[in-house]
Amino acid sequence: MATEETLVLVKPDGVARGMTGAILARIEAKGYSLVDIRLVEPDRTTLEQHYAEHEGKPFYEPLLDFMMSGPSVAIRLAGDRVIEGFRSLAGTTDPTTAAPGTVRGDFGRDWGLKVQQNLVHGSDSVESAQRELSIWF
Ligand code: DAT
Ligand code: MG
Repeated sequence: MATEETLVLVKPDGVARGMTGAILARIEAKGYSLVDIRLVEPDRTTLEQHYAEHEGKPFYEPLLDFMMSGPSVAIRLAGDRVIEGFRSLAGTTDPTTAAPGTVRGDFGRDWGLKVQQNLVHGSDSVESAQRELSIWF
């Protein structure tokens, strides 16, 4: 068994819309364990570290602005294969086309070319999870 930890963020749109509880309910129903959880209001430096892989892309600055638009909830989540398991729960990046049954597919849509408003972040690999958890916790 591959017991892992991953970083989940309920992004500012998810918190502002009152979806945190619904998202946590899905995480808990799936059987993953909350190791740590806290409300965060990241500064730009923190977000530059978190999204370093996207620096220079057209959506980078709007993404950072969006992530500074209100509080997020950071979660240290544990479980067997939780990294890919949470990514599966979250759904694909674009909430308009994310599959129904996923967080992004059920709760998200395009609010005017704002793909970044897709409710959640989840680490995409063991290396990303370790790197990102050290930024937020
Ligand atoms: P994911 O969050 O599914 O891992 P990603 O790492 O490729 O997606 O991108 C990070 C975030 O950046 C993503 O959640 C939303 C935003 N984003 C990605 N591609 C985008 C695009 N083409 N236009 C606007 N925002 C985008
Ligand atoms: Mg990503």
